[in-house]
Amino acid sequence: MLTRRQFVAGAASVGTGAIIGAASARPRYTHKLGAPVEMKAGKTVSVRLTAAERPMALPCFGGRSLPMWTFADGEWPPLIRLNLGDRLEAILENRLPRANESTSIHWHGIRLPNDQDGVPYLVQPPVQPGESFHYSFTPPDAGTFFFHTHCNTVEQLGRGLEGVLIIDGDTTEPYDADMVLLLRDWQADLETGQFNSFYTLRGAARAGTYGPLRSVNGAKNPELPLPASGDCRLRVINTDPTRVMQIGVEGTEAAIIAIDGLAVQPFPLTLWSMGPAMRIDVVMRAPAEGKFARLIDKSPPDRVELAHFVGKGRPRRKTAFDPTPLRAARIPEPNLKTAERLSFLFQASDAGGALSVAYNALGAAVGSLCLSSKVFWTINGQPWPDRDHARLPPPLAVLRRGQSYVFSLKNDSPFMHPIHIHGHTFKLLRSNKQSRPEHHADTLLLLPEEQTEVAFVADNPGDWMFHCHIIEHQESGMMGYFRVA
Ligand SMILES: [Cu+2]
Repeated sequence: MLTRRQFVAGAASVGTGAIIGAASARPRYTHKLGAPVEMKAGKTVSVRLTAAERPMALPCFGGRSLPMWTFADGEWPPLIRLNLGDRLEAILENRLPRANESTSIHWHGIRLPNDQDGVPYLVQPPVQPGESFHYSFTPPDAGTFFFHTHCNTVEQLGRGLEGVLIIDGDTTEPYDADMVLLLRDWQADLETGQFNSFYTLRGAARAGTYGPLRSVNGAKNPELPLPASGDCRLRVINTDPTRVMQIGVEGTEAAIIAIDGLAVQPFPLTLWSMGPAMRIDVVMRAPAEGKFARLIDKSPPDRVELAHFVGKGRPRRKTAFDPTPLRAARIPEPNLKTAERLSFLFQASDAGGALSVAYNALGAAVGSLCLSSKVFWTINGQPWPDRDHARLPPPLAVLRRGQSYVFSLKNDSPFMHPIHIHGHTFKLLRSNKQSRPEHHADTLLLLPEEQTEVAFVADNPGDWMFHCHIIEHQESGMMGYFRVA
């Protein structure tokens, strides 16, 4: 692990003009994180989210209208914006067009009371068609979050049932722009105007099924105007059900200022691996008037341009790039001396391992094999018993409220798994494969065969999901929960 101190000590002291082309030299930023803001009671924000089928022609659908499932008329993705301290009152109404298509909302990354967490059966009854559910909570952290359903997620999220949740109050100085960039694919067939199958056996047993249609805010490689030479905040959110991206910016300087919504000491964005549900907040120096910069995904084998930015208007800043940091988050600090240690092993089940090998050897011919089990993944040898949540297994662990824990997370498989914790946020301690600055995360990407240690205080009572956010993995077994009592 590289601490901030080591990082600064190792950084060459050079002007930003010398950085370009010097792979080993990194810019040195001078501003320190702002003091955390005291939360004061704010206003109440009321929203109504009606889950329904709404045929929409997003720009990336090339003129086709697809039978999307969304939360709001004429708007995708919906955006809920609060100030830190505000209370959210959200009525979810289920008007989905299929009998028994129950739903719920999980507020991803929000450290909220357990009964607001949106996991059916575990913490609330599933919301059946014609029914509604009232969510009410005050988010404790400012930053970039999102929400999505937690029922039949592979299809409901696949069709678009999601939204962005921004909690303001983390800035120390205003940025020159503040933009959401929601990245995801669509399992769309533009010939027929229908969605493809959201769940495939091959995808579930391997790296997941990638959608053929990439998008940023529903558009293919959109052109996004920004104030020329301004320091612009980009809230990059990967809500894809499957795809792991390697995000970078070309043509200008950029720094990561928050991970999974929570402030980090700014550090240069070179490439950052983003699995499903992961977020980064970036400050980017916008290009000069009429010039371009690019948001790219450099995952092998392709370099894909996701969006491009063009500078507009008079130049906003002339000084060297030295990004303004956010205010520090208020996450309880785990006590590593007294922490209890627990190990979690993420593995293929016997059926999943066999199927993955069979796909390697036989390719598509596997589809004709008779499968005795559709459980492909386990946590500590224990699979989630069904694709819905109705049959609850015992918890993976029972944690003592207020106690610090170190979790050892080991990926014993050749595929990546973004592991998501509900109701808490991890502090990353170390990894045997990746070197990253100190940060918190609610969704941590485990590379193949990676072993990571994370710590947190189990301060939020209740039953909390702990699962892979590649939804086909989640829905074929890689899901469990722990109890804080
Ligand atoms: Cu996974």
